[in-house]
Amino acid sequence: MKEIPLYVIIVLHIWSYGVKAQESGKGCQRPQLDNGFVDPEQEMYQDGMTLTYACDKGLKTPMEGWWGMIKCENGRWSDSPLCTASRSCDAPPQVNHATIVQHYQHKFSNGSKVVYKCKRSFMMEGNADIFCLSGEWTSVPTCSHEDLRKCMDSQFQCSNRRCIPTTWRCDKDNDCSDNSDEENCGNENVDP
Ligand SMILES: [Ca+2]
Repeated sequence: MKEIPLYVIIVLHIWSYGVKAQESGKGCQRPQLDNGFVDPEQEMYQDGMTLTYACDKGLKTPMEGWWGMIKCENGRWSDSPLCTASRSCDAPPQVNHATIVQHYQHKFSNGSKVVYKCKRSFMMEGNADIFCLSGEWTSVPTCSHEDLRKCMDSQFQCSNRRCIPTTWRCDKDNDCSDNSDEENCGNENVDP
């Protein structure tokens, strides 16, 4: 088989470039979009036209909104429409009697961390730090009022709200750190 001469290849390139240049100005074809729909829906769009597209439930555009816009410019779309599962998170959940230490944001990227802090005289249960992992926040802590905080049945509640094992009460050790576990112990625990 004979090799194609170089000049033929060059001519072909120039010709195909010419065809492409000719095509521009004719508008854009309807772009391929999986898992979403375009508006207005038509086969061809004129140069300068803006196309709006939206994604199916649970999916988002690269702009993270539920709709995106692309423009037909010289026969080409400004961007490819795309609908993908979002990996970023919305604002973290509100926790009663807690504040978030960071500044408020609408969007948090994958792996972001926020820290909760309970308001004064509220105590935290759970982790203060939560993370955005593939579009979901890890579980949030709760903040309960100190006065409502109860020790377990097998525990003694100190005056400072700490919980200690009941067996540590009246053992002549200050386990509560405010000595309330050693108060009102009766005569047998009072040193002579
Ligand atoms: Ca004690």
